[in-house]
Amino acid sequence: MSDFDCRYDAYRHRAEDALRKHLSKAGEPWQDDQIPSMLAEAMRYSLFAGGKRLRPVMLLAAFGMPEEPLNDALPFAAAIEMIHTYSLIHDDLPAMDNDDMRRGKKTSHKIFGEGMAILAGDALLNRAFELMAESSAERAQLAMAEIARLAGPRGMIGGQAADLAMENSAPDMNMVRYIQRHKTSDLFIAAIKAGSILAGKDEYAIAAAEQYALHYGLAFQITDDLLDIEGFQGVFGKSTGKDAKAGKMTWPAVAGVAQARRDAEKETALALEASAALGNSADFFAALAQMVLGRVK
Ligand code: GRG
Repeated sequence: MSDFDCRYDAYRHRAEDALRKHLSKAGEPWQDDQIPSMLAEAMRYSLFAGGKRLRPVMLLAAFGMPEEPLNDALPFAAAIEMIHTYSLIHDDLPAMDNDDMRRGKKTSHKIFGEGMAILAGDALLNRAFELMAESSAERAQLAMAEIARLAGPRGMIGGQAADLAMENSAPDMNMVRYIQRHKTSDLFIAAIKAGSILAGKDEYAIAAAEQYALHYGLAFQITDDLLDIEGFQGVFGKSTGKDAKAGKMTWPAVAGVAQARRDAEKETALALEASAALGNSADFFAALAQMVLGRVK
């Protein structure tokens, strides 16, 4: 295993332990008997469906080395994955992207019905903020405020609303940039900024982290759109070819496939450039950025 793989795995395990701890079965801190069992099952189904845990890994890597205690950052790592998972559950609903498959498994509403899927998403979002609000870490409130802003109407939800509103509209590169920045980059920015804030990093390091996540997110989403055109459903873990059918204003739809590939490379190069200022995590974030172009899922 490479140094990068070892470090990624260490963060991923820490994040998954935190998720289990904060969304655990009866007898542990968050008891199932306090919530309807179907709701608990639906929350856990999506949370443990095999995601890559990119956002909590980024948050932890921005905070410290895997062998450090990381205690102050762990509830935030769990919270950001809960927010991400809620967004995927809602994004898959018939009223939005209407997807049957996610992370290689049936989507929440296909298993639990639409009502319970909406509630599982809502519950994960609320649980995330409950967890962060309970933190006694220094600067916890600042980190939580950044996450709230970047996941909210001026951030991820704003991007998703524009994505929905712009279906079948005339191609517009500025609009695609707006949609992708907010829909996708903002939650990466939230993760890396929250980790940096909790670690007490200075404003220059926080600004570099933000630049990194912005360009990483754009490269990630352009690649995601290319996978929707060229990927294989069995590997990608969700249906392909849906963006064109829905008239989505994606990067390749507006710029063309060849230009979109070049733009993904350009955004990756910009993320790599920003990673140089990320201290002892520079190599880790550089390797993470280099993996985007090779994404198959
Ligand atoms: C508030 C009703 C309501 C809905 C919110 C904001 C939102 C819906 C959805 C977010 C938009 C979205 C799905 C953006 C796409 C980002 C993206 C490519 C996600 C996939 O991330 P990965 O590959 O997934 O990290 P895994 O499964 O590995 O965690």
